[in-house]
Amino acid sequence: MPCYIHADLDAFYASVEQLDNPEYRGKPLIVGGLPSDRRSVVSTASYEARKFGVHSAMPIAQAYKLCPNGIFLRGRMDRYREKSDEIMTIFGDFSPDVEQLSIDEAFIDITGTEGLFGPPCDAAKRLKERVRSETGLTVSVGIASNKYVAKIASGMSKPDGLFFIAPGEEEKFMRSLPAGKIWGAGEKTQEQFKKYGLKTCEDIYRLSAETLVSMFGNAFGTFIYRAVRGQPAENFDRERGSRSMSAERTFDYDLYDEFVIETAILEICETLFFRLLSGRARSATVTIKIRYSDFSTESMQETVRNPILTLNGFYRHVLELFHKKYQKGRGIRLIGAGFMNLETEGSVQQKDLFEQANEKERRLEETILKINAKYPDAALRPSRLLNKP
Ligand code: TTP
Ligand code: MG
Repeated sequence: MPCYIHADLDAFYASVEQLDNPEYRGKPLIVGGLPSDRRSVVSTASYEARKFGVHSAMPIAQAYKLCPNGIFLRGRMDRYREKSDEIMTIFGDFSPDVEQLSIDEAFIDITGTEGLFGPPCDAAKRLKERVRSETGLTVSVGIASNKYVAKIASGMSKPDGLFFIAPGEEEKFMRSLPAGKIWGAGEKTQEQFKKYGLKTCEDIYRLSAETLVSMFGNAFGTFIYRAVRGQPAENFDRERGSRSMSAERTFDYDLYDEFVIETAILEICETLFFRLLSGRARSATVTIKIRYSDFSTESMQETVRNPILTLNGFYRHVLELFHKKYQKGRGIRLIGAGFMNLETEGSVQQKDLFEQANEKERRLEETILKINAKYPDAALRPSRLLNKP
């Protein structure tokens, strides 16, 4: 039986600030901007600030009205990325298969690790304890036989929780939830739920697949039909053995400048490529994701003829995809990139000519990436990284 942990840090940026500045602990804290920063939005708020109704993506000005005595900070992305790396490294000790979803969140495939860590709940407790003692932060976890249910379970357990959905209980769990808990249903869908009088997952459960398709269209109708049954949705649980790896960044401000955007893409590519090398894996399918300032999100994937063996090659393909998809002039909130259909070393075919030709470049990059991982301040860059596809 497959088993996944979904792990998500609690109030991540705010918790890092409270960790580094003990005087902020136990107080309402808002990261994203100072009260005078007119155009900023809230990145996150400590649980103390959430009591006042402050939440992510809310304008700072509104947060200030709700919580005038709160501590407002602009945030320190480098520090959050540093803590994120520490956490992801711990996750990596529990499974070779970690799918990072965002800066503070990942799926960890712990299928078949009982011999090492004991039953799933014991593994999850150990993971929580290691994160707490080694990074000083709390993480909430959900455990289930598929990623979708694990993700919802971790959200229900917050903060500092652990929620285990036993195999066979997925449907019962989903049917007990309000419709608002369906992950993947944005604001517009929630409005449609209301329009049709669908308040709970049980209300949705009672409708046939055909009815749901007629209400929400083919893709989404099928998706929620499966979601309320706690069945792995295709988007979230790809076939076992067909693995993927991705990373994304949410920005504190909307990005418009192409140079800044491309630099952010390069940073994401570096992180991912290092993880690809560390996992001794390779892939020929590149994915990108762009979220605009209005939160509309687009993604795209492309399979290239040969596996990607160099950071330069990866960056080039990601940039190419990005420029195909990007609607020039629109502000960007989030950028993501990834690999799909990963092959691991055992499954990798005999070295091909292409790989041999790239071997020198690959080794050089491998060395640079390793040095950078060990000494972040060195910030070495391969000199031949192309700026344009
Ligand atoms: P989340 O995991 O969504 O939120 P969180 O960790 O602050 O709180 P919790 O998980 O306990 O509900 O996002 C992780 C970090 O990403 C968050 O600390 C700040 C950043 N972020 C933004 O910058 N903008 C956003 O709109 C969101 C949702 C998150
Ligand atoms: Mg979080």
